[in-house]
Amino acid sequence: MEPLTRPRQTRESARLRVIDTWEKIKPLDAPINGALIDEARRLKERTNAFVVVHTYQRIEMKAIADAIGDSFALAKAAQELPAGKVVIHCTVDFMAETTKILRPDLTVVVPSHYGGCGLADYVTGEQIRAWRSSEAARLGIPESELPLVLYINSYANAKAEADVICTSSNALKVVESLPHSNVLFAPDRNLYYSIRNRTTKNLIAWEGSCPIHQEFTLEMLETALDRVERGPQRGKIGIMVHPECMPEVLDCVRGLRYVNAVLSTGGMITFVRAHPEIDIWIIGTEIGLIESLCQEHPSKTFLPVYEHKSCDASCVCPYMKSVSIEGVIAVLKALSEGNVAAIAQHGKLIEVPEQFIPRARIAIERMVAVGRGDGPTGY
Ligand code: CIZ
Repeated sequence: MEPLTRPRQTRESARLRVIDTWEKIKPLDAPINGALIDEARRLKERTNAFVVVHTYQRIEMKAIADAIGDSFALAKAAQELPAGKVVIHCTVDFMAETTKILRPDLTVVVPSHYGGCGLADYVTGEQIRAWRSSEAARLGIPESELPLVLYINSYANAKAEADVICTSSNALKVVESLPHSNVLFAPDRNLYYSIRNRTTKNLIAWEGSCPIHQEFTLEMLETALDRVERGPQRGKIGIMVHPECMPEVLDCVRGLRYVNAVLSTGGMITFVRAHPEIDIWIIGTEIGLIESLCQEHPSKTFLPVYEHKSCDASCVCPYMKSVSIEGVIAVLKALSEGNVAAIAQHGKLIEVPEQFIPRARIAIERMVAVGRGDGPTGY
């Protein structure tokens, strides 16, 4: 569990932790191994495991998934999981915690010991309590009149302070669902920026950002566009970036003459399907999503906003990529042998302290009830 009291994280400390974690992951250019995929599937049959995989994961992980999706889809899937399953959560710790909060009856394991999140590290429950108190005093309103919309990229102790959770698929819709005129929004300042002009509410933002998406610069975007415009391939161009990108990148994309959108990963998948006329897509998010799009639409071209050069590139979330098929197999083997110590050796058994579950659960259930806001036209 994340410590409740610690100094505020800075962009630099978040960046350095990302670089440190890159050292620990399996190389991204390791070939896909069909034998490992078969072995994982066989072991899955022999156990009561249910494999959940995030859209940012490696292709080989998606090949063994029982459910694939972004945080919104995975939260919804958690509500419907059959009882008695052991959930192998091929995501990061905060997403696995979300499943455990919704389904404390299930055993949830992340097959990695490095499943952190540089964005979730920006805020704790204790910091939120102090923030709400000082902002309410500044506005001269009771704290009960100042709800908190908390991005799902946060830990359980912070979620227990939230009135409602949001994901990148529905941040605006969740904010608009509240009757209040003043709303706290944490921890992603860029996600706040992406919606702040689309609501009449007074949004008060926390200072946090994703250490991966914050590395995409305007210059990288311009270079990518230039490469495509001057390149040999002719065709219609589209561009999509994630709302965790920096404000100048979001503004630039929204101002382009090309088909464009600022979307969650699930929203990007839907947006590409809704625009069959586009031949070349430029995309600003983690490379795993781009790999999935290449697989689904082999006749189209998908280019990352950045130059992709394996693990030293800024397009890789090392926390997500710390999960490997070898790690999943090790956990499944331990599970099939009933060896709890070996499960804990190869993965992290997710525990959420009892005191956080009731409020965090209500906040997540409200988010799911609001629904997605990123249909085929973006938002
Ligand atoms: O919502 C998620 O799963 C994240 C972290 C990004 C996205 O847009 O899918």
